[in-house]
Amino acid sequence: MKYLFNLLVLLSLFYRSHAQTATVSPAVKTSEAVLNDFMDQRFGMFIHWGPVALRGTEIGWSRGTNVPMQEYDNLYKEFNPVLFDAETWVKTAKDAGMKYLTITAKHHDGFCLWPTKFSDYNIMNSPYKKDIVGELAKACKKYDIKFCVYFTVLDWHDPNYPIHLPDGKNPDPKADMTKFVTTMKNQLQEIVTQYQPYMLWFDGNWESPWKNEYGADIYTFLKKLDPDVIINNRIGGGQPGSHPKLGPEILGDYATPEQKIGELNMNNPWETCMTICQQWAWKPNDKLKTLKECIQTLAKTSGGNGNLLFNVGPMADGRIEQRQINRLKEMGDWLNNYGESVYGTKGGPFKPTEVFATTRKGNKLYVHVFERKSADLTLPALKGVKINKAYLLKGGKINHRQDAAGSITLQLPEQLPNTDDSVIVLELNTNAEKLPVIS
Ligand code: FHN
Repeated sequence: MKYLFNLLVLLSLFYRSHAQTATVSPAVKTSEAVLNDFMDQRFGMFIHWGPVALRGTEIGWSRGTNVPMQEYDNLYKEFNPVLFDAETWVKTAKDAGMKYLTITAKHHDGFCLWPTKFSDYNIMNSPYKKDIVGELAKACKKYDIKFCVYFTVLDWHDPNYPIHLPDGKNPDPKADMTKFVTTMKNQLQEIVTQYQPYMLWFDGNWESPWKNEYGADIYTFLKKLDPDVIINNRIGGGQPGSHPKLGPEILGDYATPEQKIGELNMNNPWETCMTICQQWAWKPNDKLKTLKECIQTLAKTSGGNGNLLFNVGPMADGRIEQRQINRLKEMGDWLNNYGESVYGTKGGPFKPTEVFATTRKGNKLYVHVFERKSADLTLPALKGVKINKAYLLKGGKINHRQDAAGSITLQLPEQLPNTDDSVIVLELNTNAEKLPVIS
């Protein structure tokens, strides 16, 4: 019996020591208030940019594939984005109705857009010689846009990181992960102390050298620098591709489904990241999403209780393509009319469909109508809930009826005021935010 007891004690000690290294103390985790503020923003700009814009190929992934490694790693010597103007980028985000901006300060190719002391492979050693990250941080502050930073975990350029090519094979025995993590911490300390980012967007956590323990260490380290900095769910050891999950086994404050709209979730915060074109970095003649796709993606994301981080890839001269600026301005025009049905709302209670999505705030239920399939739009039943008023957000009464089971039918006008997303307001006799999700 004594032997069994000792074994159990040893096992629990082992488990506790192991578990502590792979998780973070709840005391340091980002507060609910800060995360609620983040989710109220609903819409941000993602920017993938670096010397690779000179080739119009994908950032990081084209190194040693479409672009020979040697050539790729020397592009910075030609990189001189003389038309870069941080305030122009930030005003483009603001005019789009975006509330935060996330820049790839360092992507998988290891090039740093700020004057880091811990790598010579940075913007100050290009012909441009200006602190891109610092300029954007300053412009965001001036225009009341929350400044955020993308920081890659893997770094195919750093000799201390074991993998040097996108194929993820043949780890380099000369690499030194201890030195690599030290450099990462030093650079993150530079970023947090010099630029005070609202959120850190980690990425590239799926390769074998990166362990959950490193992620837990970095998360805790960052929280000592800024207890309120928000950290996404790509800092722990992870899987490639979409990252829709959160949970005790996955480090981070919110989930990050990629290139797809996340599932309706009222419990765990999430943010879809998506390209306005097809490539993350700038690509000549890339396919641009239609305004309908853009607006309905935002509405369905909000309807799912998530945020949308929408990506542009600026050109090598420092400008964002005019057609991308125009598309974003069209989204901003829509938000100028319908923003109250997006910002500061909760998603649900109905799962978004191809025809409608719903958001809610106080006693108002916003019905985003994407197309008029027929004269009547039927919503699932809201038991014990009465609609006091129904009208188009931009004006105009909406006739409606409810059956005994609470099922709602809205009579749509012949012409919807907006062909991409017309919003109908239902004023309820109860707090719409308290309604359970109707799956
Ligand atoms: O490999 C990156 C990719 O280049 C891009 O940065 C996206 C953005 O979320 N994340 C990774 C792919 O999942």
